[in-house]
Amino acid sequence: MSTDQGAESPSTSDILPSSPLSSLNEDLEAEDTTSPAPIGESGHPLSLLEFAKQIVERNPANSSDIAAEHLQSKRKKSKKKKNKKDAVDICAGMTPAERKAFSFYEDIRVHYDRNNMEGDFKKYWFKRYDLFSQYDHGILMDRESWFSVTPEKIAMHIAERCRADTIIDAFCGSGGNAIQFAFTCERVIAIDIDPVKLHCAKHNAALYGVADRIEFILGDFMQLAPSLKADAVFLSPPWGGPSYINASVFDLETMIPMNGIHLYEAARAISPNIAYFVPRNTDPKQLALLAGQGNLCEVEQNYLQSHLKSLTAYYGELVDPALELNALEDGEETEDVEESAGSPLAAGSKRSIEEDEEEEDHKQQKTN
Ligand code: MGP
Ligand code: SAH
Repeated sequence: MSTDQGAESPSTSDILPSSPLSSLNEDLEAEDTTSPAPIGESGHPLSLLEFAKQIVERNPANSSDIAAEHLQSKRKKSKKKKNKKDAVDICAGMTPAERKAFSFYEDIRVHYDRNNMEGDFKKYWFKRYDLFSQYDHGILMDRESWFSVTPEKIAMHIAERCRADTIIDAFCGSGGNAIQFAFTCERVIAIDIDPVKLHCAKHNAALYGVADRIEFILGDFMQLAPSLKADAVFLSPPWGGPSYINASVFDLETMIPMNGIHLYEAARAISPNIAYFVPRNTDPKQLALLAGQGNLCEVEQNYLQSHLKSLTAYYGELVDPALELNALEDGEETEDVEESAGSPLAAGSKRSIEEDEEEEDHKQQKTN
């Protein structure tokens, strides 16, 4: 039996009823490019009106133009300020010692604000609400998590597809997927080899109000796998860092630090119902081959704001039943694919586009 709590994020008050939130207007301060207030003859700053009046008195010919220009630029800037979203610093009310205790776990930074994001890394700061909509409530992520967490809308979609009694999130990281599984599955077993990630994941799950639905295990999935039981397994292993994209085709077999084929086999021994989150440059044929003779594989493209982020391959009962029917009815096409793939696959080559009505910017293009 699956629970149906809906994938909607809880409201602010649901998440942190007594959190010491305080708005710092950090973004506004950093972006404030307004010129300094004009100084009058007395040496005191002038109000805008006084400044405009002085200009009129000194230079009646062009004064109105200058004053109007100044007023206009001032208005433009204040409008820009109003439109900008306030940044919130969860640590604002904390003492320096509390801030340190919150932001670090065993000397590793796990909470970032815009001042800690340097160089190329800064681009991730602007994506923070894509990763966790509740970022401002004190989400914890270590450096690796910033580039490997599954964006929340994609994680929600995958969780919707993977409704099960018990699901294993074999590489839970800071909890991007595990939190969303907790909304759609009865029980989540979240594993990670890194204690820093587990610390973040537990904290983040508590922020989303789902910590009690997740069992966190510190360990190596490959070693734990033979002793695990579940109805579905979700795999989102490390892909060897952001440089994965430099290969024209990402090869699961040479995936670092583990062989992606062996990983699939370890998961397959637990359950045939697998969702495999892989780089967008993975060859769909390699994913289809994993299904084995006579079995279907569905490869889905995960878009966020029209940008292809990743692929998710579904196996077993996680394959969309409509696609399964199509494949059965369309024997001729299946044969063609069997030949072209050079292997007895039941996976077809048809493509269909499915729009998620609730998430307009979250399109899935599927290959069955
Ligand atoms: P990306 O290509 O590094 O980022 O990862 P992006 O934002 O598409 O980069 P851009 O410069 O093209 O804009 C895309 C998505 O893949 C990320 O949002 C993560 O969800 C996921 N991802 C990236 N990496 C490096 C990993 C990884 O190592 N493991 C897992 N499981 N997911 C990853
Ligand atoms: N899906 C996660 C991100 C996963 S990134 C999210 O949305 O937050 C991959 C994770 O795999 C990293 O956190 C890394 O610590 C973990 N990992 C690496 N090797 C592992 C292993 N052998 N067993 C379990 N976890 C491992």
